[in-house]
Amino acid sequence: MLLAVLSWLCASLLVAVGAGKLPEAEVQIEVLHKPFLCHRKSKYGDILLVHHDGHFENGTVFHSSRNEGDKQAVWFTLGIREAIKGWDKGLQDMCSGEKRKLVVPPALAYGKEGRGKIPPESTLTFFIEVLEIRNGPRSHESFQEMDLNDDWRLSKQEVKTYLRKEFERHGYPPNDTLHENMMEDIFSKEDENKDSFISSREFTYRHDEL
Ligand SMILES: [Ca+2]
Ligand SMILES: [Ca+2]
Repeated sequence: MLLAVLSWLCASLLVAVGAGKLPEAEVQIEVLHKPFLCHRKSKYGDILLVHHDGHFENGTVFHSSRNEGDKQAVWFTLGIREAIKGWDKGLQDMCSGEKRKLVVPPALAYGKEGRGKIPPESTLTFFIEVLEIRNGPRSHESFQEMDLNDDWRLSKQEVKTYLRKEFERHGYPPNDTLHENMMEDIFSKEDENKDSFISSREFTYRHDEL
């Protein structure tokens, strides 16, 4: 669904550019490989193990996890601005084993300032392979921490409060709109019986172990 929306956005973006209007910043997503079997798809709050190559518009590589440093894939948490905004937007609904090409405009990357090797106003292209997707912290302890009134189920308000706390813990300013969206995303995927609560069973049940 999201992919459909994104590709629709990309199409309308081209139209907007053609018509000379200034388009909203969007990530251009191209799926290069999609595995035949996909038990779960990435969502906000998941931890993803990724290999990534970053290129400038002229094709020069500015980073490659396969060739630099310890050459290990890296873990990153989706949806909390741990990397650039373009990654949070462009790596949703991915399967483990999937490869994508993302073209990220400066507004969703390092902006007007640039950073380190990245000059100001750079459009960046990433080739990203997701090797593994894990749930974010799903321990009994974290459920109890989230369940503020101890009724063994999480209300929407409890989940939002938790997201706010997690943002603060990672040094990000609270963002009510984003928390609302993340909460809705979480409930749409986790609240299986649609009673507007996430039960302890729904919480601890790992969808990727089906
Ligand atoms: Ca509760
Ligand atoms: Ca439920």
